[in-house]
Amino acid sequence: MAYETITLAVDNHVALVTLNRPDALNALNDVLMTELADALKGCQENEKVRCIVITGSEKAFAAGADIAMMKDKSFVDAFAGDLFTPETDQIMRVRKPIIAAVSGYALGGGCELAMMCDFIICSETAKFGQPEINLGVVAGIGGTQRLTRIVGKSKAMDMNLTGRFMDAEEAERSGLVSRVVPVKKLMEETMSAAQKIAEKSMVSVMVVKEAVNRAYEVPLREGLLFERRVFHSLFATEDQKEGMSAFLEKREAQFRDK
Ligand code: DAK
Repeated sequence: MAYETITLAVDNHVALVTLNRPDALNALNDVLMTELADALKGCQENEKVRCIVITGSEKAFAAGADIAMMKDKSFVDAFAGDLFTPETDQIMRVRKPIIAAVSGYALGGGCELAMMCDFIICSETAKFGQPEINLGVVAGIGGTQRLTRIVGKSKAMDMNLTGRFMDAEEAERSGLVSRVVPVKKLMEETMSAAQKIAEKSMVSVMVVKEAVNRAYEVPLREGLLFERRVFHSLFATEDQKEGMSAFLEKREAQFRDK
């Protein structure tokens, strides 16, 4: 599939997906979401890809769902059309790690897309927000749910009720992002993190993703049991033998995803 609103490049086991609707600050429309879901599905199926990075431009990761596309929708259009649900379901089905590299605006659906990724690295210019309230609606793909689990009730209420933006420093303090870096270093730092992940055993990497995500879904006791069982099961892999032998032999591990 040739893409109009994103670009996709795979290099050294890392796929870089760049949102590319500069005239609309990467606002998420049907085409962009379809292309993004297709690209991520392809990355999941492509054995060469071991980690995925989603980014936008320096000015905007994504300024939200496309308001022009939504403006004239009726309730039935929104409900029966089930806007973005197949695409976001597809994003959530990706088992490989996805890092969001955010500069500038990540608003509404843009902030929600970043939160669908496994972690966020942002530049000092990043601004996160759920300003849907200013449009007479509310967040629709995680802004009241994921954001609340990540930053807590008070900040999630504040952002969703006032529509104010959170800057990079506050986002790091609140746990929304894992690192803040200078804008010129954003891609270097993110690609280097992706590269580090790509060098690990894919089996362990996918287990980490499943286990951390499970922490959001189940009670602590169940989550701890899940973690213990997947820990046990990794002793069935060659990569566990290789990782531990390499440490004791003072050499780099050569993982084979087996
Ligand atoms: N949609 C469409 N166009 C957008 C846009 C958006 N979200 N954001 C920006 N643009 C366009 C502007 O209209 C402008 O286009 P032209 O006038 O040049 O043709 C161009 O991008 C540049 O924007 P500005 O001229 O406004 O640039 P500024 O630097 O002055 O301001 C800004 C940047 C990001 C502060 C401002 O553009 C802004 O406030 N944008 C809107 C932010 C926003 O309200 N985002 C939330 C959108 S609602 C759901 C799924 C998803 C959603 C809901 C439900 N279901 C599955 C149920 C999500 C909803 C949303 O995200």
